[in-house]
Amino acid sequence: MRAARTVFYCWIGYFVVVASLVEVVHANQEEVQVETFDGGGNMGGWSYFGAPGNGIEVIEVAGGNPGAYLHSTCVGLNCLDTFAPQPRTELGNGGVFVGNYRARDVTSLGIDLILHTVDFGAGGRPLSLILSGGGLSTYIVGPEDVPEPGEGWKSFDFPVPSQSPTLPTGWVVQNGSGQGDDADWNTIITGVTQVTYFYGDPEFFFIFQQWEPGLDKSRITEGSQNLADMNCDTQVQLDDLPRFVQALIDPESFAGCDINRADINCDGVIDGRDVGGFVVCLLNEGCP
Ligand SMILES: [Ca+2]
Ligand SMILES: [Ca+2]
Ligand SMILES: [Ca+2]
Repeated sequence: MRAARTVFYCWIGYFVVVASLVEVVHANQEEVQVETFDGGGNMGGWSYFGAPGNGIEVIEVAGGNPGAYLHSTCVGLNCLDTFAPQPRTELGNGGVFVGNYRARDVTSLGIDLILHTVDFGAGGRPLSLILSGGGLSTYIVGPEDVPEPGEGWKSFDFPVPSQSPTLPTGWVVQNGSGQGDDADWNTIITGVTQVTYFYGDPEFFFIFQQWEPGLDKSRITEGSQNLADMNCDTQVQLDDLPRFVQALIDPESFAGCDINRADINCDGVIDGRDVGGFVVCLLNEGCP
């Protein structure tokens, strides 16, 4: 232990000298990526049909929350005809909305919704979130109902506890492997292939109706609780130091799990300005 401590403080001394500055760590920053639909973009391939470009859905330049938004139109008989609208990412084209949520430290997903018209009503339908991956899926029923016609835009945000090693409270495995809920949760959360919002509880039965909904500001938030954990064992300890050093001085040969965890001050660059923050994280056994 003494030898380890000596090595530790030698490294620290070295970096304090090299960096010659110790910046205040602001590790609690979050990064939010949002598809606003402004400019006609559709990152993630969002659609009520599973694939955009079907002719029924259009990106309107105005009327969103704010600006542009994705509108599933109702011209003639060409409405969305379903028991429950399911805006979702396009399989194979999910962009920033899919991937290894645990490694990226995803903390939440959100979306804004509006309902222009529906045949019989949309009352009593909570919005649910479904995550799929590895042929499995898990969902959580949210606390807020989907918007009804005339209600305007409604915002929804779902916490996603990507660091949880067990199926979190409130989540249900819908299509399981038979290996157990916790195993299925881990499979899905480390390899999300599709994000789906569901108008209602996915286990309920609903009749078919014609819908004219819209969505805007689909978003995914990544936290920073994995910062400094360079070997991805969920702890910030002395054994993270060698990989941090490698990320700093020899990024080409970085052998850890995620080099971005060395960007302690979250400015997009791994350099001497991250050293002070890393030291704080190490002494604190986690970034404050
Ligand atoms: Ca918008
Ligand atoms: Ca670690
Ligand atoms: Ca940095």
